[in-house]
Amino acid sequence: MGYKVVVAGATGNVGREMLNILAEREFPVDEIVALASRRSLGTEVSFGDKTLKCQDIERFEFTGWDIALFAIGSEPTKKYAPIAAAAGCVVIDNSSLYRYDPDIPLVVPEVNPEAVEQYKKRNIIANPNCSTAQMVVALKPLHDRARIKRVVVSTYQSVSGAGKEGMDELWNQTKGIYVPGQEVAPKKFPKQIAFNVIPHIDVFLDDGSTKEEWKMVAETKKILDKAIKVTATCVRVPVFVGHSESINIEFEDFLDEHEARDILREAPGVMVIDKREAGGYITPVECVGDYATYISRIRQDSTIDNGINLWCVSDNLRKGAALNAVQIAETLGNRCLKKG
Ligand code: 11C
Repeated sequence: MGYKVVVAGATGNVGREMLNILAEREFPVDEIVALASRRSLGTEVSFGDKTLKCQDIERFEFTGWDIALFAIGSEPTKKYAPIAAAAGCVVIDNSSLYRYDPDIPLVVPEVNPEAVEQYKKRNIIANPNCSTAQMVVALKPLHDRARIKRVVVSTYQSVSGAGKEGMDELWNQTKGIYVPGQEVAPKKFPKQIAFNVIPHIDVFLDDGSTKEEWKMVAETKKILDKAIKVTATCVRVPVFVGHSESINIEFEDFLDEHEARDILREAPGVMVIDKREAGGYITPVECVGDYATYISRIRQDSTIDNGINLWCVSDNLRKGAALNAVQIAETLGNRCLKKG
């Protein structure tokens, strides 16, 4: 006996990964349906060794379905999540729409699994931004040991965070650089992304930061501890999949780099690859398709009393989105929902 599961946005980067991960992890599914917008109606998507034909979300009747994983962006979510929730189907939403709503839990199961229990208020659970998810997985065990005061993070975010259009732009622009007359002008990104880096993700805010940077601040506080100060610089890099982060952490108490490494080795969802030699660290191409958040380059920051630097890499479509959503569904199933 399992659950009746909906995947909405099944043709996108994240929706496809949700289906893959539900199948890989053998999530207890009695029945599954893939939903998409009308323009993708009938598109076939894989669920393990099965093929599902996408149905129209507009006409879908959510009554009788247990869990809906949403990866359809904020605007459509505003329309369909309340419909699903009112029909008794618990929505696990990957958009940013509900993340900052105090009545809606924002959950990374390695960090705040107990928060899923608050789903009852609105029948909705929010999934965090990809750059936040991997960072809090790394911060949580260190915070438990030495209390984090402040985090300075710089991200190196792959183009898949901007969807398929972002991946296509990197691919076509890279090819176009070598073929005279086939140059591709920036469209999805504000400047050339091929052979370049862009210090701008999402819209600018009044204080000069970007929304992506603000999300890392607000979401870390909501998921991990509101007392933690975070300052972020988010940068797009010409990598297809896998977000990387350089993280500087200042603690209340002293934490030795060896102890930090040992703590991270034991931490759920974390894999430490940290040899101090050429190649003894992780890069994004190596994490694609994996579940873990990888940590390398763990070292003391000798410019402050209680500081550690580290390098953190994860598959943004997996831990940063689809995997975390499936883990939330698993947590919800284990703690709250009865199987059908
Ligand atoms: C990016 N992190 O890499 C973004 C994508 O709030 O869920 C995810 C945006 C979000 O562009």
